[in-house]
Amino acid sequence: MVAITSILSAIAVASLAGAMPTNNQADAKAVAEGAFAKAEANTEVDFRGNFRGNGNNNHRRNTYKVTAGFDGKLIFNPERIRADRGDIIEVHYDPKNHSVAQSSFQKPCEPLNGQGIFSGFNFFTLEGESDKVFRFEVPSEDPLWFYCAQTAMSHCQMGMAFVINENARSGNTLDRYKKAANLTETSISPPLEPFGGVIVKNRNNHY
Ligand SMILES: *[C@@H]1O[C@H](CO)[C@@H](O)[C@H](O)[C@H]1NC(C)=O
Ligand SMILES: *[C@@H]1O[C@H](CO)[C@@H](O)[C@H](O)[C@H]1NC(C)=O
Ligand SMILES: [Cu+2]
Repeated sequence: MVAITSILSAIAVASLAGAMPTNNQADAKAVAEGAFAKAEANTEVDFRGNFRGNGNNNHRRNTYKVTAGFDGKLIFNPERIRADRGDIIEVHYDPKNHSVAQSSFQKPCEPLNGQGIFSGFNFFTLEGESDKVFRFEVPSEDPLWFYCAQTAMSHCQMGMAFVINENARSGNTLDRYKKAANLTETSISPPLEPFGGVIVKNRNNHY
């Protein structure tokens, strides 16, 4: 909407100045097109589940795989990831019924207020990896905290959590997050629809 508005106003400026030499009109059009291209480059996810420009084009995007329920345990693996803004996290699901939700450090096992990511419970499997994965883009290089919102068997309270870009010097460590999680009564799940990422077919790629 912003992009369209700026195109329209650039065109309006160009046509109001009726006496404007043609090359200035061309400039105005180029500016308008530039605005559009920029707006498009900021799009994070398209409908095929591909991630696009985030304004950080200086490095090749990496994809990091995290497994939920690895080896039949109530854990994510790995539990600590170092990632740049714009990198992709791909969550693979082992048995049985896990999810990934984002929380703050201060409030483990409960969702960020309408923000962050949630995969939903769409990956139930009794054996082997789910045929679907959840992909999301790392939005910043601040520490980001995640938990499994499954209340049956208290997954979060049992330590099913992981962190992206833990800053141990700040004192906000995964160990402290897990201790605080263990003291919560139960987990809060976002409404069951996923957000903040996309569910795509599990291609079982190696990264
Ligand atoms: C998985 O867990 C969620 C949340 O507890 C629940 O709503 C859903 O029915 C479960 N799915 C299956 C297949 O058991
Ligand atoms: C806290 O963790 C211990 C295992 O370390 C577990 O036995 C206990 O049930 C956990 N508390 C809750 C509320 O799940
Ligand atoms: Cu779980």
